[in-house]
Amino acid sequence: SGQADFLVIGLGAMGSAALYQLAKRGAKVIGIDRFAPPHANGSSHGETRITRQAVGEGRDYVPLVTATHRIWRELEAETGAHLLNACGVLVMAPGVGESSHHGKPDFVIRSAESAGAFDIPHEMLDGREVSRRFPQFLNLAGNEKVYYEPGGGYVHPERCISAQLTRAEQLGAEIRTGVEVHAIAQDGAGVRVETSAGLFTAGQVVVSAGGWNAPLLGAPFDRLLTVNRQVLHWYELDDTSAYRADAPVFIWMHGAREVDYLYGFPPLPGDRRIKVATEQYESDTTADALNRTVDPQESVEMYQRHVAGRLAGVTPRVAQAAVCLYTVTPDRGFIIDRHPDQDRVLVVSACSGHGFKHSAGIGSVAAELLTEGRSHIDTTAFAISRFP
Ligand code: PYC
Repeated sequence: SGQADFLVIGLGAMGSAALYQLAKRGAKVIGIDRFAPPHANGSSHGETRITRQAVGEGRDYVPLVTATHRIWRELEAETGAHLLNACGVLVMAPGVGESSHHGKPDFVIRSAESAGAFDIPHEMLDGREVSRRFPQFLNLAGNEKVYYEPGGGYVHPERCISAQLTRAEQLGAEIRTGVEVHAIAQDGAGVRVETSAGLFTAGQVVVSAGGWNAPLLGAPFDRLLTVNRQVLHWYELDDTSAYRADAPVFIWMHGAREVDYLYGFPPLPGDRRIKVATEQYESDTTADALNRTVDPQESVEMYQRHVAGRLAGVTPRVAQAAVCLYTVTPDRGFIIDRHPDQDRVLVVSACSGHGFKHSAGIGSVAAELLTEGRSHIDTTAFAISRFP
């Protein structure tokens, strides 16, 4: 049990950020999680996450990622942890036809427009130029449409979460792990949260439980949120010579259908594995029912459909595989809003599989909303009321 000004439920990407930002503002805050974060049961694990500042999903996201990059650099200075590797990011689409990604058509063009609107350094390339500059990509047709952002790259999600939790504790936050939430109820005095470790009370609550949000919050979240199982694959490299120091992360739409796509990362320094994944939205599950075991055949199919013949030095030998969950809204955007029936409850996920790059900024938005009633970043685009 416990009592605080603010309680944060779920300490993954968004929750660890909210906890840190609330503690930084001097608030009395408790964070709880059903596991011991950073952990591999939700949406915030797997060594690396793409970051890019010209967000093709929409311009409303750009202030979030800009704030997030600033916070990663602050945290790096405070903790000595290396969080953000700005190795560059490529977004590649076929030269002809539609290239939709994360539910948004013309993703390469939209990324470029976003970059133009916010003065984000970038270049537009074609496949021929990509082959010349980045020899890890094989068999490009030459006419691909490509957005290149040299300041993008990847973050280390587990390290980002640990750094924020460590700093939050240093600033006075209390962290309680292994605590499962049973019920959240607002009354005249605040919010009562019944858990496996007793009753917690707080003036306001942040719910950042990702895949567990719908079962925790009920309507309308159970109607709006879908949990999709995703698989991350690491393949052994037998030759790393094509992956130079400036080898970028990539989002590669290699065919006409939205499923004809993979994204991936260069090998980590000193490593001889490459991490890649695709995404699926066809089959739903729940956070509790999620099959967290990867069948080896899944990695065989991933290799055959997306990897073979596209990346230099990659073998079909699977070094590792992991399951991660996406909590997806009907328009594949975010929810950052107060609960429609409980205005002391702020919901800061689902993030539909593209949230980590915005997470530290979302934490600062949450802290501002809770402590000041408004945030300096406009969150209108993430309101629940946009859904019928
Ligand atoms: O946000 O860039 C991204 C991304 C790609 C695949 C999953 N998320």
